Amino acid sequence: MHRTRTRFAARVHRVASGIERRGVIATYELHDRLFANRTSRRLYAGDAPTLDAVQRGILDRLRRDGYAMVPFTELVPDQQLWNELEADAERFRAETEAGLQSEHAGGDSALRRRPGKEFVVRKYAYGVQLGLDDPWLRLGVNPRLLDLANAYLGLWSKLEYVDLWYTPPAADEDRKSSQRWHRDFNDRHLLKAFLYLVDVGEETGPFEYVPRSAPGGELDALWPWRPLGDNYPPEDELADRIDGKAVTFTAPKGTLIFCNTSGFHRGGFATGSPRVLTTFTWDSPASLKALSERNYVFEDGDALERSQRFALS
Ligand SMILES: O=C(O)CCC(=O)C(=O)O
Repeated sequence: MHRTRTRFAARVHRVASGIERRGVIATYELHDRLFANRTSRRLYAGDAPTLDAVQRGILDRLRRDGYAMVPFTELVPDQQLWNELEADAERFRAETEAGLQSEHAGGDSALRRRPGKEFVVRKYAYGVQLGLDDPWLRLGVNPRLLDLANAYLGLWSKLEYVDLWYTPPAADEDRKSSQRWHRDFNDRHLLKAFLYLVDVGEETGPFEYVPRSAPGGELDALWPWRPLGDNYPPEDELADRIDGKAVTFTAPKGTLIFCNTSGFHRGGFATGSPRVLTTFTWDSPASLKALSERNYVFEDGDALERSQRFALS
């Protein structure tokens, strides 16, 4: 009896999951083609930002290769802002290291981690309330970055995710989750930024990317991006197929990497020294309708441009 009920329950679960999957995919495609994204494309077209030469250079490289790297202060030439960010990053690093020491000594800590990706310690993780007093949230809607994200995506984007990550070295372990080659599930209209807050060498777990593997690129047919698709192909098969074409981003502190991570990427496999970075995700409204979830709740604030308010709402 128990066995029969269990099998029946498993079948119901399978059918229900199949229906749910199809519902999620249909919702995403409808919002991409017809509803939410059409509105945000129209909003963008009606008020397209003017980009300067630095932003245009980044945009060209993003469109060609799916990534672009630039010193932060070249894109945002504001030394006072950089000093403020650096000081906050330093506080996060010191608090994280104190927490890790306490854990190693068998004590408690308030460190935030996410199930399935425990090797990263996060400043915010999920469910945090953020306002414009937060320098990282402000940076995520700073027009130097947001206008670029919107121009690349061709729509008014949503700032889906903002966080600081501390990745301690994990010698003698195998690569796990995002340390392995994958495409991000969030959206086909996707832009991430990684701002290195320490020097990143081979042993700091550099970010790696396969150029032109995002949708529309010449390698997009390689285990192609699909909503709710299977995003993690076997590592060695992928390595064979890309045949040494991946780029490894070893770079000094203060380097900003933009990347369309619906293309293949991996990183954070630190073996010698901890990696500290800030990461932002901008994607389309369709993503938030069906595939992804914001990691923060925005406490409303005044003095925002329309596209900034849109990104946070
Ligand atoms: O930690 C890294 O370098 C990779 C991160 C990643 O895979 C992602 O943000 O999607």
